[in-house]
Amino acid sequence: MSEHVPGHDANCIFCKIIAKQIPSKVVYEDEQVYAFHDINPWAPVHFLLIPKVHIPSLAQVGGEHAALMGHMMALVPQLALQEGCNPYPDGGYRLVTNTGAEGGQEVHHLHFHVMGGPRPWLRG
Ligand code: IU
Repeated sequence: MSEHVPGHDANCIFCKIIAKQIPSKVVYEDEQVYAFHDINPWAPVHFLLIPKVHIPSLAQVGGEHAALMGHMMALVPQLALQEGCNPYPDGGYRLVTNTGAEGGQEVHHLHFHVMGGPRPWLRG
């Protein structure tokens, strides 16, 4: 069943995933954020952490989003371990936010890639 989410952009695929109009493999959900497995993983662990409010990219993030960004950053280490990343410092993970065309962004809803697990897997 789909859910109404404030700040939803009807044309955005990640907004549709948040609203459960498109299925995804959930990692975590609360009132502010949603996390799900990347459909095309680059690493043994690869999930995306996204705000429920539609923010197109990091370029649109401002001071009004400070609490939301802090919440998301604090979730990264918790969810990375939950999803099977090995502990710091011998394990760890990579956090990536592609921003704009030259940053390699394909989906224009802010998302943090969290990638980890035994190497080799890193691109670049
Ligand atoms: P990018 O940072 O915008 O380039 O990455 C978008 C990611 O979203 C990419 O890794 C896709 O595999 C992933 N993704 C997804 O998990 N599910 C989808 O329905 C779509 C893209 I579209």
